[in-house]
Amino acid sequence: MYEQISHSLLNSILDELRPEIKRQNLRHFYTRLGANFYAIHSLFSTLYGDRDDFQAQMVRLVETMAEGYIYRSEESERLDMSREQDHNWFLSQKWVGMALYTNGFAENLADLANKIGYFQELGVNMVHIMPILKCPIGKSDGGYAISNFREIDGRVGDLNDFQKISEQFRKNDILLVLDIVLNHTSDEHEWALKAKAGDPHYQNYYLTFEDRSVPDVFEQGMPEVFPETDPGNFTWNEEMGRWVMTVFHDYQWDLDYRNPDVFIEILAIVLFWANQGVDVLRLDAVAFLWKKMGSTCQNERKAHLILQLLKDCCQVTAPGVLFIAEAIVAPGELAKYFGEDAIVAKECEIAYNATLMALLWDGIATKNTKLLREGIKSLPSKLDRATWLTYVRCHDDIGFGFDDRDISAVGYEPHSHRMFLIDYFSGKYDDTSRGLVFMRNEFTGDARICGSLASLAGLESALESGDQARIDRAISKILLLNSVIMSFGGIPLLYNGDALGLLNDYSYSGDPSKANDSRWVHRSKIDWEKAALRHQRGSVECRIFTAMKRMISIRKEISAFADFNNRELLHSDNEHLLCYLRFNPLRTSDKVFVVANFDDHPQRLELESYSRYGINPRGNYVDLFSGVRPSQYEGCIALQGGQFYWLSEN
Ligand code: OTU
Repeated sequence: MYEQISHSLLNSILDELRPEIKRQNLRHFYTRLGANFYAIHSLFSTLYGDRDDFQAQMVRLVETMAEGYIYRSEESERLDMSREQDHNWFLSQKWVGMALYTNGFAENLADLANKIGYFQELGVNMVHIMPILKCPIGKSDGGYAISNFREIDGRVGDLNDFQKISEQFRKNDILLVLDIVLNHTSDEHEWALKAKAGDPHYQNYYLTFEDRSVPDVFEQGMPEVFPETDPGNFTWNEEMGRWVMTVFHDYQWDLDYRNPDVFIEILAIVLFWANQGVDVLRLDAVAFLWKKMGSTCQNERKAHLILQLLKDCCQVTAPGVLFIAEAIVAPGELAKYFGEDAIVAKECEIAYNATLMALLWDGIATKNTKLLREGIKSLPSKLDRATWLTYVRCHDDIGFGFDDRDISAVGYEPHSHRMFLIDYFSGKYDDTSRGLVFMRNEFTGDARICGSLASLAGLESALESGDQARIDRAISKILLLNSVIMSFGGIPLLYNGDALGLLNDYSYSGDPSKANDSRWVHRSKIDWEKAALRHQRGSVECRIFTAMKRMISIRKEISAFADFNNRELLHSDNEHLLCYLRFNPLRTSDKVFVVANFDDHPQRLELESYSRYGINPRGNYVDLFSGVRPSQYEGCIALQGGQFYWLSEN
């Protein structure tokens, strides 16, 4: 399409809109629609242009956006406008996030309001409420198998409670993050029920096949996400007499985005939640959105087009709302979720930095930073107006998905190195880490690891041993990992009880609906009586919490920690140290030298070797985190095992 005819096309579509929509005052909506229409139309026609009903679908698409706008509250619109003006607002270092399960953190949504004090005490101002929508009991995948996208699970509350918490958050300057599970639905979702009953309209929402011929070809290219419990990517449905694509669990039916009805339904859901006061939407499993026979069915170009279209449409209706891409994929693929071929992010503004997360754990296991540094070097640079979620733990397992080339480059053999990591974190190597092996693949030997931050870092085993030195070491490691996600660039995302040193909880094994999914070991409920120990000097909880609180408040003061591609990784001769420089792009003299010692033993930082990066070897340094001036000896600074510094010269 020529850009010139975009205007007349837009007018022809506006002519066809339903009269109720036409009557509304849509001034801001139309300005934004005009600005985005060329892109929206191009994307929509690349995806669906060969259909006879293309024009009618296009009208429905615009109606869906317009309806979303009509229901947008004045307050949300005010925020939209102010965020449009200050469009880099989320790159600031002032944001610190936390992800939690409503019923693991509080009793329910209403009770979550009582926990706002905890967020404020710690300094958290972005809260990801893990999925709370209706799911069948026992077949929920922790909330990711949704049977109604507009209804809240009765056990945590209702829409009314949600509105209240969203208002409370807003009043307290806390951003609200919610999941949109757009790759699949529960097999008990109304669409799936209708499909099962034989309705061809809804059968076209999913990928269903009468025999194994097509599924067999698909299977050749597709890996398995849950090989132990849900091998294969298709499930036979007796009622329909057809095979259904089910990449995750057999009760999670993959949606078919070749069908524009699916796209429009999901867009309406996105806008519905945007209008409930959600600031950021976490788009689950985005890598899987487009299925192409013969491929792995991940990271397909059209998956990116779907996301770009979703972003463009949301931009018209609710421009203040951000997207997080949850794409746990190879490092080279990761940055594409900010927007392929773009300069400024135009898919998701935020993406999980799963590569950094896995690399950090490699540093813990090997006690050196060889792979960590190599991996950071090959991290693709991100676009403008885009940022990472930096995290150490989340509700899922840890996969060691680094690039094989990086592993080889630092002198390890990729397969055996990964096996070492699995042994290390499952405590087979030494008895430090208390992780559980997750989803071992019989054929490849590959596996992932579950466990809470504290248990993986050695706190559980240390407490059992009663050995004070081991306890100290585990606490140092917990803080070391957090010091990196706080200073690396991006929005740090803490998980549930991590600031309290929450250990593994093995009780899930007594619940048949959870027993075969060891991710539940780190989805435990916070015991608030125990959490009160954070105020008792000397307790483990207090040591971790106080340091985290301090780290957060100091991070917020350091402008060099905002995320503007202002990080330089420094080469260090000492393989145990991770060193990088963060600088304020507007005032380059304003810089922080971050050093983290991944070894258990003391190490020296030889300042002279960093002089080529502008570090003054004879400078006087202060550690911004502790406020202490580290003692220097002949141009060297000493670090204890597991210690980090945020050094500033003054
Ligand atoms: C996501 O997970 C969610 O975070 C998981 O909790 C869900 O089980 C899953 O989607 C299905 O909804 O899709 O792009 O344990 O790391 O499946 C990555 C495997 C995902 C998860 C992976 C991830």
